[in-house]
Amino acid sequence: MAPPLIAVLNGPNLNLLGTREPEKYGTATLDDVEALCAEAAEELGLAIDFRQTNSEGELITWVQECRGRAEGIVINPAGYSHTSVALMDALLAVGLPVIEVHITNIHRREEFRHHSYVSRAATGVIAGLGIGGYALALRAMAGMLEALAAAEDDSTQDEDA
Ligand code: DHK
Repeated sequence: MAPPLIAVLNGPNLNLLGTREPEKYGTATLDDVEALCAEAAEELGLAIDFRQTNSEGELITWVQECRGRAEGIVINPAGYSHTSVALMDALLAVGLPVIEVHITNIHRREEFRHHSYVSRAATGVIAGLGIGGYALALRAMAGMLEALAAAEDDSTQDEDA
């Protein structure tokens, strides 16, 4: 059986990781983040589709395309976390498990970063643990998918009984 596919989606300015405010975001690049995710996914028996865009519309289209294609979404919506009702709506519409990741602890930063629309659509949120948060998100996603599969098996057995 093919490994479950998890979309790992990254929003605006994350293409600048490594040079962008390194005192906050660290010195690892987005390629490093992708390599970290690929390593974690391999270990967890997941497949990933890792992407970044600076465009809100493209991010929303990618979320919509996850329906019927991916088993879950790990997303760092970056600045759109704090502004995008449309992104939140897309995540709610696809009805997949969602883990929101922030490299920094948004709650220790400016007031306007404390609220995330995306959190309303997220199963869980990881913030402030650096790029390691992505690997933690994939680990949590693998656990959630296992629990969902076990629950489905149970309900199938109940129906058969
Ligand atoms: C990344 C961004 O680009 C910011 O706009 C968010 C998030 C925080 C992060 O910590 O990964 O406020």
